Amino acid sequence: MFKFFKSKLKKLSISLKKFSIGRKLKSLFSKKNDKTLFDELEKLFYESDLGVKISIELTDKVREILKKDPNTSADEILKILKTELLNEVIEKKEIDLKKPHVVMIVGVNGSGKTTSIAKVANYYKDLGKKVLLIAADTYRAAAVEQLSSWAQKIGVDIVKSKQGSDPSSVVFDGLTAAKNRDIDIVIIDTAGRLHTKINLMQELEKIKRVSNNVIENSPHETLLVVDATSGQNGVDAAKIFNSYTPISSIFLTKLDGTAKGGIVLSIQKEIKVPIKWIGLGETLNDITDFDAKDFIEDLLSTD
Ligand SMILES: Nc1nc2c(ncn2[C@@H]2O[C@H](COP(=O)(O)OP(=O)(O)OP(=O)(O)O)[C@@H](O)[C@H]2O)c(=O)[nH]1
Ligand SMILES: [Mg+2]
Repeated sequence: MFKFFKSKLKKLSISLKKFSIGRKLKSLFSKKNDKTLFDELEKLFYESDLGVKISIELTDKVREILKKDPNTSADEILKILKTELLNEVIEKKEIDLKKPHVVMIVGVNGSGKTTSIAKVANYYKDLGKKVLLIAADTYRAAAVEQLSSWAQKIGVDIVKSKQGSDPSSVVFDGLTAAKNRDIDIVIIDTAGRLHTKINLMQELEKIKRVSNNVIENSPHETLLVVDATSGQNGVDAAKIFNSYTPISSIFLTKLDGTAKGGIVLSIQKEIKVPIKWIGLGETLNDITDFDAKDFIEDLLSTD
């Protein structure tokens, strides 16, 4: 694992422990006979952004454990809850990289797509891969500039077009170039779109068709970028994106902006798609891959 991954994980771990579901659960247990225990537990889970479904499931689990043995300790309960949560995790699939391997990035406005592309491009570049970016966000003038400046900073190729041109045609040009230039990884930036705008969602389908025409079975991955601070809205948007354009995995950004962390698990539960990457800041190195076991340990830690 990269050194920068390790240091980022430490940062994430500290932030999750600060919110500390584990510690709060323990303190609720010190007044175990209180009739409000289960309500308060459910509230605690919900406030950790675990979502309604998981919050209810975990509370029911605690109820069941205490019914069987009212003397079960908080530590034992936490251990069982960690196993429960681990069962909720959707496993990442190991993906064989095709050549070129095409990744399309989608998501709502401002979720962090372009920044995350830079991070992923930099990651692959560090692995010695030849990377090409396609600037298929042709809506905002600044979008192409933003991606170009990242490409220059990282030292990777970019294919772009004029503002207002058809995003599918840029994708066509970009993928054709990728084949000619012996590229390993292609990452397609797309414009932010509201999941409720049907015509914009259909545009993604068109981009995919064009991609598949140039390189068979591409895009090989469709990465949905979700802002961790967007809570339930982010989860709702994810569901709709997934219905238009099947999502392979999620890049969850801005986890540095929320101390709660539960969204990582609730979003997987809701859309049955694994989390692949986590964004923890605005710089190239603010990226880590997602390790479910460590994450859940930290989320329920009592430290
Ligand atoms: N704190 C923090 N900020 C982030 C992270 N990822 C992106 N950002 C910031 O979020 C803002 C939006 O990022 P962009 O990458 O431009 O988002 P986008 O989804 O491409 O936006 P549109 O193309 O306008 O839809 C920028 O200020 C980024 O620096 C992250 O992991 N943590
Ligand atoms: Mg963008």
